[in-house]
Amino acid sequence: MVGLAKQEINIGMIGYQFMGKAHSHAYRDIPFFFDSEAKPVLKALAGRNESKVNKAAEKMGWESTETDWRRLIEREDIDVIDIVTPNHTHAEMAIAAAEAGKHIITEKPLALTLEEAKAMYRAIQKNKVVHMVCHNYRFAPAVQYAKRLIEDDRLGRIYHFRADYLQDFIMDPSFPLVWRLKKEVSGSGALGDIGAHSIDLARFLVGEISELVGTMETFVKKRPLGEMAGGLNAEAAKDQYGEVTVDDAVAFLAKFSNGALGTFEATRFAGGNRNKNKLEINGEKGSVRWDMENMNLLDVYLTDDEPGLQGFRTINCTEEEHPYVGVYWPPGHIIGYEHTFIHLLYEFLQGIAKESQPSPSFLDGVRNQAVLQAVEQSAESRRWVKVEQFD
Ligand code: SOE
Repeated sequence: MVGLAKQEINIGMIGYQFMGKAHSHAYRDIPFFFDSEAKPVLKALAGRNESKVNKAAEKMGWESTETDWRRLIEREDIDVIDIVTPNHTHAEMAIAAAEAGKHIITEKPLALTLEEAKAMYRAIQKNKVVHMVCHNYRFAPAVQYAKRLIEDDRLGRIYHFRADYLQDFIMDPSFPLVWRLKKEVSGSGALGDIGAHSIDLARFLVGEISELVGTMETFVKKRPLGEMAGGLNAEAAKDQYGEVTVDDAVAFLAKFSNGALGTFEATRFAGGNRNKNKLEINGEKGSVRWDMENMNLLDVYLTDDEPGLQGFRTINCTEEEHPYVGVYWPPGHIIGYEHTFIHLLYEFLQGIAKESQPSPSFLDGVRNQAVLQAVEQSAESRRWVKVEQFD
């Protein structure tokens, strides 16, 4: 007898650029590698420009297209709304989707502001739908294994969390004023776009942040107008300029509720670092280090190693003991950035099929947004700021 019929889950995705590509690829790969309870169907892709969205749908394998995202919300043949459009669209779309009883996944950060994030959370609480925010990096097998080491008390009491997320794609002053550089569209700059990832990793691995002090800087204050052109590339208009209204770089110190100390840096002006999302955790019994640009590797130091053998060892997290990675290839056959989206969306679909709520959820998104807001308040007031906590 052929296997049990899988539960088909019909996806409606709003947007189709960089993250649209990552999510579409992930949906198509999930049934290929995972024995999941659910079979994602790429039902409909929504985008304002009819010819562009039709071209994207054709290339990525979507069954139909809409030029108004509200049609996805209305369609009875859509179970999930996947939001991969810029940050200022997340709240309106997610609230409408929740009120229509659709399950929701949205790209990070959850919203433009903490107020919007809270409204989104209230909407999903009222409408009992499954919800996630796409902090994909916690799904790297090496990060999942670091979490397991911490949960198994292999590092003991945690003293330090240290994260720096370093990029350099906008260092050229001729890089145009794209949506990520406009406060009314993005909410913040490096802070919310990449600092939010470090905050999620801190919350996932160490715990909640209780207070912080931070500073922010915008190095290039005016840029030529222009738009994104796939990935992190962009096309600049000629001799029309606009003001950059977000941070190019941010740094903050943090205290965790469990007594650990945190240091965070996020910048788009660290020349030579393309997507260097790094962390280090130091505990009483050991330390771990991880660098997204070498995402399969986890450096581990354990104080109970015998004298003479003490030091960081580098583990290639592609063994069967390491989370997720065994569904792909034999040990040593490494995986990449796109696999973090496969793992996250697999958990999302499993949550829907099993009627359970996976993480990171909208509550994680709200808690993340509270840290983002506190950093901005601290940079403004030049004082320590307590982070609003949520049950
Ligand atoms: C640009 O900074 C960006 O694409 C972020 O928006 C993503 O969240 C990050 O994963 C890679 O860099």
